[in-house]
Amino acid sequence: MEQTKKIVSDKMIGTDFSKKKLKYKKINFVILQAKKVKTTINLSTIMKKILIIGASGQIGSELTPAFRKIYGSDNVIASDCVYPLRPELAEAGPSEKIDATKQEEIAAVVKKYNIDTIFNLAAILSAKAELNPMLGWNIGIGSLLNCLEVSRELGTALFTPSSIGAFGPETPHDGTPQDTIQRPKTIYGVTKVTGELLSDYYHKRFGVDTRSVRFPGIISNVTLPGGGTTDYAVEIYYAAVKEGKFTCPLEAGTFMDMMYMPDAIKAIVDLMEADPTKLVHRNSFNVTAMSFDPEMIYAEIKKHIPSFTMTYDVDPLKQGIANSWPNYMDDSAARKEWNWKPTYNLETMTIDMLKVLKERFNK
Ligand code: AKB
Repeated sequence: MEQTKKIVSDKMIGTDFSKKKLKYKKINFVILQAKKVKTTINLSTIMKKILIIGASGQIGSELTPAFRKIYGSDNVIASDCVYPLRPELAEAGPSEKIDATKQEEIAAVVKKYNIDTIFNLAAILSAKAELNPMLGWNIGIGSLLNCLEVSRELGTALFTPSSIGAFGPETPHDGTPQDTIQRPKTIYGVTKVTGELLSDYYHKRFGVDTRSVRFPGIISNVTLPGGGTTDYAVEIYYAAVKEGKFTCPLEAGTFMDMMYMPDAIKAIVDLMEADPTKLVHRNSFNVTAMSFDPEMIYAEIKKHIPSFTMTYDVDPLKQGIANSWPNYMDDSAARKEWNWKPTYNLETMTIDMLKVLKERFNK
C-alpha cells in the first residue's frame, strides 16, 4: 500500500486542554474479587431480538433494514431520540423513541421487547464534537454507560462502534497495529478509547458480551454523515454527480482508512455472530477495506465523469484531526479471530456509488 507521511500538528486541532484544571472526586476503587462474579455471559450470540439506538443516523439507517432482512422485521426495534422515525424505518417494523442519555428509557424498551442484543450507535462525530466537547462526551459516554448498565442488569449483548479516531499522533500511522499506543487528541477519540476500556471492563468484570470494531470513514448513499473528518469521501460523490465539481477540505496526500457501507454492515454482523471462544480481543478490532487520499478518489471518480473538477480549501480543524489518525491500519486480528474480509475496494465502491446517485438525481 502506498505510504505518505503526514504533517502532524496537535495545534491544528485547535484546543489547548492543558490549561484546564479538572476537579476529580476521589474514587473508591472496588478491589476485584478473584472468586466468581455473578455473570451475564451470553453463551450463544445468535441475535433474536435486536434494539438499534440511533437508527436514523448514517449507519443506523442502513443497518436497520439490513437486520430486518436477516433477522425478521418484527425482531428489529429501531429507536432514535428524534421521533417519529422516517417512514422507511417506522413503517417497516417496530420503532420507539429513546434518548440514550436516559438509562430508564433504554431499559423500558429492552424489557418491553425482551431484547437480547443492543446496537448503540449514538455519537457526535469527530469535527463536530471538537466544537462542543462536553456534548461529545455526554452523548458518547453517557449513552455507552447506560447501555452497559442495562446490558449488565438485563443480560443483553452490546455492540458499540469505536473508530480510527481512537488513535493519535504518537500511534504508528502505517500499518497501525491492533494493540498499540492510543493517545488521541480529540474529545471524540477520548470517548472512543474510554468506550473501549469500559466495554472490556464490563466484559471482564461482569461477563457482559461487549464487542466492537474501530470503524474507518464509512462511505454510504442513504444518509449523509454529519460532522466527521472523513465526510469528504461521501460528499465528493454527491458533488461529482450533482454539480460536477468539489472543494476538498483536506490536503492532497492525506491518507485515511475507508469502507463502503455494505462492508461495514457485514463487519457488524460477522463480529456479533462470531464464536466467542475464538475472540482474543473484543473492544475493539481494527477493520479496514481501503486507504486513499483526496487525489486518488478524485482520479477514480474522474474515470466515470471526465469533466469532474476538484479544488482545495483546507479546513484546519479537520486537517489537524486527519493528520493525527492512521494512514492505514493492520486488521489481521479481525481477519484471524472472526474471518473479517471486505468486499469492496475504491474501484468497485465508486462504480456502485455513482450508479446509485446518478439514478437518484436523474443524471
Ligand atoms: C469521523 O470522521 O469522525 C468518523 C470516524 C472515522 O469515526 N467518520
